[in-house]
Amino acid sequence: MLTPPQLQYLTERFNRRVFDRYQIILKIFQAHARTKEAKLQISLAQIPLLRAKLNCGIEDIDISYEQLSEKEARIRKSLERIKNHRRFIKKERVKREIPNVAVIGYTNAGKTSLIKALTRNTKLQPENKLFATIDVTTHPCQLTNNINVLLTDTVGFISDIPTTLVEPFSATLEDINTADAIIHVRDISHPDTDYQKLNVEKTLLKLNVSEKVRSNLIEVCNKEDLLSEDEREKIKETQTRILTSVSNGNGLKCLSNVIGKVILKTTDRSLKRFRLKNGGAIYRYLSSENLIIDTKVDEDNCDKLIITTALTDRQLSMLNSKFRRETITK
Ligand SMILES: Nc1nc2c(ncn2[C@@H]2O[C@H](COP(=O)(O)OP(=O)(O)OP(=O)(O)O)[C@@H](O)[C@H]2O)c(=O)[nH]1
Ligand SMILES: [Mg+2]
Repeated sequence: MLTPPQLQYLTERFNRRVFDRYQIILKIFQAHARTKEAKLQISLAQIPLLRAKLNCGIEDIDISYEQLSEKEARIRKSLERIKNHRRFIKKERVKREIPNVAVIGYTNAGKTSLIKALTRNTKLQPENKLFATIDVTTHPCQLTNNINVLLTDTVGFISDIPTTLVEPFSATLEDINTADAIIHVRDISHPDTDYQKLNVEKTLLKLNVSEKVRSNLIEVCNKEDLLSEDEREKIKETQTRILTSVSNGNGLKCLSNVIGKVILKTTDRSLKRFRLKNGGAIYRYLSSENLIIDTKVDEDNCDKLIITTALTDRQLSMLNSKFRRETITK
């Protein structure tokens, strides 16, 4: 980040407009921002630049200290309102107990592409450019084990992200801290992939993401299609490190399974099987609440169904209190 006098000096020296890294990032953000929240966040991130100019006596801006402070207060207030709305929606979501998975990672790693592939949402637009995603969005997804989750697409990380830029975006990144699991998408073919991974981990610490959330992290080594045979063999897959390619679909099924397993663990859900009357009250209740993840006809009695559910303790006791226990045969 250059100081205003440094920028002024370089501009005169080169006879060209000069931008430092911070301004370049802001300019890209500005070009990609769509929602009101993203635009407000960018305006907030511009305040330190304007203040530095005022401090250095650079006279190419027509705003006073007081006006700048008023502007900052206004932006913060509007952002707070949006944040509260986001929290309200989140509360509703928690009430309905849909697990949330935050998809994070370096810019251009393939986060949006991965969400598009897992949700089959054709409206999502992955792009080959830095900071393609500026707005945090959430997308419903049914995993291979039929568990329903919400996948949250986040703003891409970059090395040495200035703190003044982290702060305006921290509200959107709050979603990470409340997530039931995190998917860290990496571009494994990138020459700096290890450095990028370290950076993402450092940023998670900077954002005060709790140890509990960080320990539920699934590492996705994406773009494996761009690796040579030798390079691919060197990458050790583990239960929480999966090699994928969104381009050719490799590893996606396995990833979906792993997400399902992590979610069962982190949300204290357990798989339970019931034998229920086809079309009966319990069956109707479970399907209307979207709680059934597998249905099979009972081979011994074709009036009955074998239902698999993934219920939290609360959902289970709710079910038991709603219906007489004896009607539910495990
Ligand atoms: N070869 C290859 N390209 C991929 C793969 N996955 C994504 N891409 C490409 O990588 C580029 C970036 O993808 P995005 O999904 O927009 O990346 P992102 O992580 O969402 O990036 P930001 O929104 O900027 O943070 C796009 O051109 C994708 O088509 C993959 O598995 N293999
Ligand atoms: Mg994206």
